[in-house]
Amino acid sequence: MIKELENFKGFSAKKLPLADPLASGHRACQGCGEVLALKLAMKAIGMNSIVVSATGCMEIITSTFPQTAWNVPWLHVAFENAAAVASGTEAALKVLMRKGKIPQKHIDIVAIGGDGATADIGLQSLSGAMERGHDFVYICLDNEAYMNTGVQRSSSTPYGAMTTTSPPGKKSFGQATKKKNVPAIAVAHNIPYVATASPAYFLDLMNKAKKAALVKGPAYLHIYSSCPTGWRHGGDLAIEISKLAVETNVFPLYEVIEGKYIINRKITKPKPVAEYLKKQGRFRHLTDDLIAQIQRQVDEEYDKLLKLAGETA
Ligand SMILES: Cc1ncc(C[n+]2csc(CCOP(=O)(O)OP(=O)(O)O)c2C)c(N)n1
Ligand code: SF4
Repeated sequence: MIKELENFKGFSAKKLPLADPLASGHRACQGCGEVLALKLAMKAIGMNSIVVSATGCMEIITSTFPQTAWNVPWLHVAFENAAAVASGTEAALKVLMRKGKIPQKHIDIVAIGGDGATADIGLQSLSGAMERGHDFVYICLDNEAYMNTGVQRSSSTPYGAMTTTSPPGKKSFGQATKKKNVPAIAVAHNIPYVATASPAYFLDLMNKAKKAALVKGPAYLHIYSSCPTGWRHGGDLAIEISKLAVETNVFPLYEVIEGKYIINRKITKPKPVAEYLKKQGRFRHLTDDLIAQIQRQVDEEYDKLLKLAGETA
């Protein structure tokens, strides 16, 4: 067990922190699941933090000059270098404290990026920062596309989904590749803490964000981030769809602490994946055959996860 987590006490619904590092009054689309997830994660991590944000929805909607929704120090950086800038920030704070230029205290460094920034453009800087062992939290807000620039595919977009660059038609059924498993890539770096989270399970999400911040060294949190605009669902459905993703095993909730897999919400009787797919316009074109194929893929991935956690169905 990691020393910092030995006496960890989780949040309770009745006792949530009052302070919000990310305030209300931002410009996200109505019903955005991603900004809710980020708000919850930051509430858990707290005010004693510095945020480094890659370009993307959450940067655009929170920082439209001359306004900002951030109540903590915040840096906007490019797609490719959020983790590198977070590394530099951590190293600089260490030196300033060692030289007595600022008081000695722990400050949480949080890097955030969308799935485009994380799985594609910033993957090398994330890998480098994890390999060097910087003490920071990386949060991937996975809305499964490049939403801020108009819903292009990413390597994290699921098989079959419609985006502007994976359009279904006579010769295409939508996204033709399987979703890249970035949490597994983070685990392969032998970092102390990796976890997946969803805004539908808000205490689970907040506890994981807090644990990620407490752990010394790199921590990676992959958050399912439902997006009514790109996924083409009603603005009132973000939580319902986020829940369905977990209940169908499309997005399982787990932690990997020092390499040990723990499934936090084991789904013994999963709902059919079709229930999740049929609520979203981006999967509207799928045939029954494709839906059956996606069901098989989901079952296979969940079986792999069960094995990694040493569990049976
Ligand atoms: C190097 C570079 N290429 C392209 C852009 C344009 N751009 C701005 S936001 C964005 C999409 C970001 O996608 P993602 O990281 O998945 O975050 P999301 O907006 O979906 O939250 C793109 C392509 C950019 N800012 N920098
Ligand atoms: S495009 Fe999607 S992720 Fe971006 S602010 Fe709107 S709902 Fe949220």
